[in-house]
Amino acid sequence: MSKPVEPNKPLVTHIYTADPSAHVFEGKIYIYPSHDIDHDGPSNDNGDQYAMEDYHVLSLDDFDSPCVDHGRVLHVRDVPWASKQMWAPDAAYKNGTYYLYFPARDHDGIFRIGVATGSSPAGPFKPQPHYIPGSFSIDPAVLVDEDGRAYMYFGGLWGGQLEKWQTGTFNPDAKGPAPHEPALGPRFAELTDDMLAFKAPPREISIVDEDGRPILAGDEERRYFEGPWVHKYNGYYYLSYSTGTTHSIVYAMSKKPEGPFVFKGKILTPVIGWTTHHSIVEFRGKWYLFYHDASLSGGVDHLRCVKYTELHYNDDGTIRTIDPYG
Ligand code: FUB
Repeated sequence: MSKPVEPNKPLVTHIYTADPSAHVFEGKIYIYPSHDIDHDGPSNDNGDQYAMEDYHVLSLDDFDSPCVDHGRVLHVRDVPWASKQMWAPDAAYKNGTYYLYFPARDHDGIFRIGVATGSSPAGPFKPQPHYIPGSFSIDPAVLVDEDGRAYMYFGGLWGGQLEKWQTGTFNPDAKGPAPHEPALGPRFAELTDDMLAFKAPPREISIVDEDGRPILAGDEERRYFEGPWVHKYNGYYYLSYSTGTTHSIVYAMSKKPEGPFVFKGKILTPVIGWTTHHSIVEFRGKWYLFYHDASLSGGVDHLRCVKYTELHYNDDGTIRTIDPYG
């Protein structure tokens, strides 16, 4: 019988996993990670080293139980529009169906976001034949709000191609804003009632400082890079994300799902490896951060492992910074 997973230890060690999106479904914690694989290909700012081909689903009955791997739930060869690089996924539940949202490159090498459906949170999932019309870039995160409306947040710089969509169409030569210009924000779109399409074209989310000034592209300690996650606590929407080049998970708050979000601070200090990616979930009255690092492979950044730790709020609703090795 395997042992319960300890905080700040890999959830599983028989496969490499990353980008954990955790949800409570049917009274258990389900984790939807990327499935990292080893390969001989190049490593570069384009993200070619993240060559994932499929998804597994993990679950925990509770934090005293071992982590269960439910096996492969979707492979890139089963997705007609996708060619490679099954990056950070997320999942959602509505009206009796589970939805797995995932980015991948299409047959032109452009990242798009697809959706697959299933009747169990553990999969398997059947992909839609086409990517979500109007979708682009990476790292979908879906919030089903208390009123039943569902929102997708997405987007990532560099390999995630967000810079290339500033005009609304794909420009392979486009560069990001200059350091003194507002940083690019994640994108936001409400989902249709069937959860398979956007109600309207995605809009950019604005992240501002306490004085309402946009966070600038040169402010790499605070500007958006990739990996958005939105959760609700005490009536506020918390948008958390990776700062990429400075390797932190930070957050901003808003009273509205579409923002603007006011920058607040740091949730997670840098982990072993280049990337950092997380999710936040409430389970039985406590809050947890799921995250990854590259400790299982001795620091090889495309061979990562997902972990969890408890997350604490201060009385004013701000989040206490976590040092996973502290
Ligand atoms: O896992 C591939 C990419 O690395 C993800 O999409 C990013 O968020 C980063 O973790």
